Amino acid sequence: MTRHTPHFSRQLHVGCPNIGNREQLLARIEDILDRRWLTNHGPYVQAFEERLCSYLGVKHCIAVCNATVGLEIAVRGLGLGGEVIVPSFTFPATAHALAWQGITPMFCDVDPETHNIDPEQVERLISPRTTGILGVHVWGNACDTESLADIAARKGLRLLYDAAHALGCGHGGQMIGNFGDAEVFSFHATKFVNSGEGGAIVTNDDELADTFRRLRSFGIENGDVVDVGVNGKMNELSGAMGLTSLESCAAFIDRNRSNYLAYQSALAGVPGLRLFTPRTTVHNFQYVVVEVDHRQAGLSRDHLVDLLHAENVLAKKYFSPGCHRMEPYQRLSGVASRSLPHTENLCGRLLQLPTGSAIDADDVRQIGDLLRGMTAKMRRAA
Ligand code: T4K
Repeated sequence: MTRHTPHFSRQLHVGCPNIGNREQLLARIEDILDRRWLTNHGPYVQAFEERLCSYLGVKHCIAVCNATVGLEIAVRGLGLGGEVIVPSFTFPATAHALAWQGITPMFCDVDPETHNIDPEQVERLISPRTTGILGVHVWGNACDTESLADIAARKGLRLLYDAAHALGCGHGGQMIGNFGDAEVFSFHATKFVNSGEGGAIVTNDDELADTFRRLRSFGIENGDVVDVGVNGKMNELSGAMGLTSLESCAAFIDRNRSNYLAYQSALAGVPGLRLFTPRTTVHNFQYVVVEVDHRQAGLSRDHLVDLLHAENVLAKKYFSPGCHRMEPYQRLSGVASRSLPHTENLCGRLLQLPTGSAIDADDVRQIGDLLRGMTAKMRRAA
């Protein structure tokens, strides 16, 4: 049997990290080592926080060790309990941040066009135990913040956003980071601006900011332990990396945008493949999301992903399955029987293709040719 030679000789990853100005980063790391100040609110973390505040136009930024811990701190700091309404169509970290605090995630369906939590479904899930809504700006597209704010105000609920995908994205003339009571960003390696591991909670509320800062640092305020806190601090190496990465943010977005436009042309007219469209021009374009219609394409999403992997195009299947189908949650009372048809549908049809600074327009053209060829072959065979 002859061995298959992948089309690409290198692996093309979704989430391959952007590096930014390597010399600047190395100089900063040298500086950190020279000064021997490695963590606990050092100057690079502070500079990163200030830079994020001015970029987002938000009052407070609390850098944390990752977005999952950031969500946990925000959930606790907002005083959430009982039940919180959250989409099932998200990375498990969103639901875990609630469950880890003893809160029941009430999984809500999404809008099939925006892939974001559906405010009408949110209203239906409100019970006397509901304390808040945790929305996710999936792929960087803003949730329906107006409707969610209206529901939260009418029902006296807290409103938190998981903005892990949404740095650099705008909505209604404001940057994401300014909505709800607080928002949480991720700077994980796979995010287009990254600090290796890292995250940030942002808010325009002074009191909440004090609470989040305290909870991030063992519950200590002015030297006294006044609360049960956690160690959620970002270290200086991550601070320097985040700061350096943020300085290249515009260049990263330019590359993502040009790759996205190249995908638009490369996939034009391929039956059964639909490229998800960012809803505003102020967007980071960091996820290239394709919806596969099995019937028209001639093959399923899973089959297509297997074929792409064989060519070293390491497409991902975010998010599959939905959280409500994951082991820790499907056993919760009422979850197994809850109908989330749009979530189920998206979980079975979406794939993500590589983008970022490791990918260029020629790679995209070749990926487009591969997809065109794969789908045409399967349709001919059908
Ligand atoms: N909320 C939402 C909506 C999220 O999407 C996430 C994280 C969070 C909250 C939590 O944020 P953090 O606590 O992580 O700050 C990856 C990331 O690990 C995860 O951060 C991210 N979302 C999620 C969407 O993607 P996996 O399980 O797919 O990771 P993995 O190891 O398969 O890597 C993904 C791809 O990236 C692979 O193709 C390999 C490539 N990669 C990865 C790393 C770490 C690289 O090329 N280089 C690298 O250094 O979750």
